[in-house]
Amino acid sequence: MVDNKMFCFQCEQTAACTACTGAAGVCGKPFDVAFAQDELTGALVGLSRTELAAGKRSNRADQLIVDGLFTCITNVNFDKAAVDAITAQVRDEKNRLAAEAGVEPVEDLPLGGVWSDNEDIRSLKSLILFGIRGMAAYAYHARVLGKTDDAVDAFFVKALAALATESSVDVLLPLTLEVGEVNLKCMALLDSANTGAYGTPVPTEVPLTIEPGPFIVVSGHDLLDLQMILEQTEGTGVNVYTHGEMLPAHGYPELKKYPQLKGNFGTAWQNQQKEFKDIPAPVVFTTNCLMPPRPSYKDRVYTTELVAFPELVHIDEDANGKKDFSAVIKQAQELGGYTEAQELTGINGGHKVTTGFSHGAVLGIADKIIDAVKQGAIKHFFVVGGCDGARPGRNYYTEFVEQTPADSVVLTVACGKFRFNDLDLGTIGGIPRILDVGQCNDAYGAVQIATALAEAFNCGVNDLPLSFVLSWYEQKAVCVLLTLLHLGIKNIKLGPTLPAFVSPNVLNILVENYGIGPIGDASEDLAQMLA
Ligand code: SF4
Ligand code: SF3
Repeated sequence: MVDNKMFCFQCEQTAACTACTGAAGVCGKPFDVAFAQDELTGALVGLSRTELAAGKRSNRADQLIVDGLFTCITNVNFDKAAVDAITAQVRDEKNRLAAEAGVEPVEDLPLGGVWSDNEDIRSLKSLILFGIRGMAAYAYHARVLGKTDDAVDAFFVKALAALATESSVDVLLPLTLEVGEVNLKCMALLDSANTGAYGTPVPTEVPLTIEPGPFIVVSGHDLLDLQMILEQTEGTGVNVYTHGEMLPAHGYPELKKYPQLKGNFGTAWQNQQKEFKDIPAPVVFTTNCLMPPRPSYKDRVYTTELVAFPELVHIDEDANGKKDFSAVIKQAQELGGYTEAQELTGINGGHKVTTGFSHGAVLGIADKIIDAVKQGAIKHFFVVGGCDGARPGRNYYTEFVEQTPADSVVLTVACGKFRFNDLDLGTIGGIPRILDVGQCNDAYGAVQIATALAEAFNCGVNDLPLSFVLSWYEQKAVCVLLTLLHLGIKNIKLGPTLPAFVSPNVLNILVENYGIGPIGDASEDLAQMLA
């Protein structure tokens, strides 16, 4: 590794399917931000090791670890100053904790050592680090709603410390699966935070048409931010549209009650530079996936939470955790929105999508589903979930879903669904053939549904007529995948490419133990799953 060149291979679009090593990553992350993120990660390791040496943690450190890990997820933070500010706070807290406990603060870890380690050790450490980065995003969203889990926070410390202290496959391999185990707890925590605050999602039809008049587009995963925007837009004449992973918000009773929450704007995250180009409205990014905004709409993009991009307005919370979105609302009113309704469509030409088939909603009609299986009306379930991205091979997921037989049901989570969620695949006995379970963290819900089906049929999940077809892009997909492996789910198809950070030996372990394999041809894969 050359000193003045970045090294990052944490996402699916990494350069040449190997690593981003130039002046900037494919995602637009400049090398100095990549360095700053490596430094922040090294500081988190130093803090974690100091906590272990001190024999105690602090709430401040727990929060900084979650913030620091989440900040390094792809398409979250492009602002070196913002990353450096967290690093400084991490070091301060490390020194404070060390002084309080009367121990020496442990040095930060230079991350370059991890990236240049033997490829199997590097691979396992990458799976652990990227997995906990993804998990931290879920812990963050739960935390802002007042929910934490000590086991989750303690695990971040253990896993971060292990990046410096462990170097054997025998230790790192089980730790990798433990990321999946703890992430299940973390997704359950977020599920209870979201449903506790906003109710159990209910099936909801979401229009893709944009009504005349001023509006705001809200992107990302954070429901609390959306709630604040909905509260503050009440009575202002400003409508609100979801974008990307915010789509499932429409299913939550305490969010859908706002009449100005009108529909969903646009398609998948990677189309934002095209779709936001002429938009007469502001856009708020609450999490990934933010792409570097084009000059044509840069003055209309706002960030909040850990999302940051130089020169964009960042909306911070006050001492009470409240955020003031009045500047966004004012700009929406000034821009005025469209004068006539815009009949936008999904990528397949559909005018509406549905969401809200949470585990609560699906288990509510479990009897109907079980009867349909017993009568042979439903013969197979597919979980087609995960991230979207720009790679052409991702058409596979559209082709796959289009070709699923009429007696099958597709459960979906995360933003990859924009490839097919506007398709009208009809219903089976009133049950839609595409069930949108929610955001990527709602993979928890998909697991609950699969487990309930297995219980109803008195078998294991792997014995069900159920196949997993996953797409990955960023690090949340890594922790979700590790959760599925921890649960013993076999024969997952993964694409569009396999992670660059999985070494041939580690891949062999995954293939031998779990039968995981790359996606191939949609119809051939489908035939194999139905055989
Ligand atoms: Fe490259 Fe992905 Fe890292 Fe961005 S996040 S620098 S695209 S590997
Ligand atoms: Fe999507 Fe960016 Fe991963 Fe929550 S929003 S799934 S890619």
